[in-house]
Amino acid sequence: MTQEACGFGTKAIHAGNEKDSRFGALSTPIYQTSTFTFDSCEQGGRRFAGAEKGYIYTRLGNPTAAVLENKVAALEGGETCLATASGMGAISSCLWTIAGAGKHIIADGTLYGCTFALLNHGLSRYGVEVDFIDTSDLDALRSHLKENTVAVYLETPANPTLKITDVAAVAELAHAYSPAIKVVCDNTFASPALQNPLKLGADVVVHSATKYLNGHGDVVAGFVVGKADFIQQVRMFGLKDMTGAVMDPFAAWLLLRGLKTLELRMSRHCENARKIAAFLNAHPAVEKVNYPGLESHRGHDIAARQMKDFGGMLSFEVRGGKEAGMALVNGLRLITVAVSLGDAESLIEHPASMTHSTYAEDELRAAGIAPGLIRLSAGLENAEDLIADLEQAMAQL
Ligand code: LCS
Repeated sequence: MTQEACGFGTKAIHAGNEKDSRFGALSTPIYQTSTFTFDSCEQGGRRFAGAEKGYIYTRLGNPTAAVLENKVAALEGGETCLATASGMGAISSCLWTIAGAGKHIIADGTLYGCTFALLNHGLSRYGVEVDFIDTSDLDALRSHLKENTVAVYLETPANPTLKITDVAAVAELAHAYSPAIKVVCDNTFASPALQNPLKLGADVVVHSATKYLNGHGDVVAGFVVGKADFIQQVRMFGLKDMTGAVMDPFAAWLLLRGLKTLELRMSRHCENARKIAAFLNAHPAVEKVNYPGLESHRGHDIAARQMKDFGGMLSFEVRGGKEAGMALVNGLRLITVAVSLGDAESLIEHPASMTHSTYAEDELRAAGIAPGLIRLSAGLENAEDLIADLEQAMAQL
């Protein structure tokens, strides 16, 4: 049986692994080294010139990270993957490679706060023009494409509103305008277990591997996945020269360990989020629930088509706005108040003052992020306990 034909869970465990020819270690060895020795000056020269295969320096590549990169490429259905020091390292290495002064990026207005900051306050300082639109509105996308457009950037489901964008429709429209435009999709919220944007027509997938891919709240990491020639440019320019955001070999090893259970974990995250969303949706103190699995969600049909399941993230507003929302969060005993997501522990936060505090008030409004919105990452606990915790905090309101 070829590995291509194997299921996701099998690939997450086996794809990319290399037999340890020295000792037969089952677990991938951690090559905790900054540099690699050459037999001679000439050999070093050949490695730098690309005339001989082999490692040079960990910022350019590392054997532990390479196993992980091959595994993640297989899970996303991409040709190649580049491991990075963080999700922001992945996004910035990718965008520095694509964009330059005079180039134009169309980005969705609803993004993780630091991605929004990179585009809105960072790249724009260096002459990159950025338009923020709603990428789920294809007419808006059509009217913003122009000659110098080099990328369309989006998250689906988006952080923190869970807005869904039709990746295939966006890719078709952008590529019909110009095949050179890179459609970049942040797949952090779905993870490759639920959605493969490259198979839907996107050119590049970026990840904060800090979240579901690692899954244990103990690593900050990222990935860029796509065509081999593009990823090589990101490796040798975006990462090597521009950001230096290289993944540490130990982080790579922790990710290899975390990925083994990704499929199992995602099914529990989805089950818990589905139960919590149904509970919140029926609760009189709750005004609105954003969860793509609810039929009332605007993107439900598209999510049902492009995702295998609806994910472990949801957000909601309680009656009484921001004050009531914060009181609810403060009244929880089991669900932990923290940013980040995708961990075993359920985590809850207030986007407007935390993950999305890089947005000005009018930008929050334009992105559909209500002042009282609360974001919940459903963990791996028993759903009944999470619901009981929410229930007791609601009762205190
Ligand atoms: N993309 C998305 C969708 C994210 O949610 C995050 C981080 C990043 C990229 C950046 O990844 P990092 O550099 O942190 O690995 N999101 C966070 C959040 O919602 N809470 O804390 C971090």
